[in-house]
Amino acid sequence: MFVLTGVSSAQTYDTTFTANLNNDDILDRVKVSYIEDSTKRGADGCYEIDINGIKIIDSANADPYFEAEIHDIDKNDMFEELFVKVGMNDYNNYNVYRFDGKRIINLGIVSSLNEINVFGNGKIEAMEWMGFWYYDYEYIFNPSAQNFDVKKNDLYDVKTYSEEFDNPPIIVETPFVVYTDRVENASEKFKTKADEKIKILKAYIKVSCPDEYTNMCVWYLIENSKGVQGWVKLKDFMEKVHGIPWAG
Ligand SMILES: [Ca+2]
Ligand SMILES: [Ca+2]
Repeated sequence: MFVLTGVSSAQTYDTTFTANLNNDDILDRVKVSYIEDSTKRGADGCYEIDINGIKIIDSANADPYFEAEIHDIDKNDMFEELFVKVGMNDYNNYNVYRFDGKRIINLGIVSSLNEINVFGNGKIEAMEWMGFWYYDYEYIFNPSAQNFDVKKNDLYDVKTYSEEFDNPPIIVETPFVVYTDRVENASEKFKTKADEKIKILKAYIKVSCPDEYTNMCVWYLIENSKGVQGWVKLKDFMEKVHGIPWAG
């Protein structure tokens, strides 16, 4: 992988470099430009991807402060791919493109907390940030559809992002009900007690949350001070405890 910083002057916001993107012994001239929308202020423009004079316009994630990277998604095919990266608060979005010699193909968007890992086996490892913990998941390249399938688990162990910093315990302020199962209308398993120390063990992320931010409906497996476990949605306990190491 190599990286080129895409910011040059106040007006142009472009980067030009050469790379062989289709294994044909001919270096390809790659130019990525951010084009400002003069009718708007801020990051509302688009990218122009120009490879050997063949151009496409893409408005997804358009931001003047981008970086261009070349990664090889699959070492067993003839292509190397262009990733245009925009990072905000350590969370990165990548627009991914392939050049087949005649066309530039938009392969879609890959997102991750921190940097992605591209192993060259068709899989890209990414991380999702959940406010106080993260999980790993994969983008799997689909060569026939020329896009990515996202592979996530339904259930993850909750390891807090900064657990090496010895976070304070999570303490109940206002008692809340914990349920036997992670379904609507599950029966009550126990009710936490004020000043009780609890642990957050697992999260079930395969949820929909029609009226709110999806993460609010994620089910968490909680363990009380007696070692009894049950499920509760984030929105039903997050403001009733203190000590969750929220960040970002
Ligand atoms: Ca080439
Ligand atoms: Ca390849």
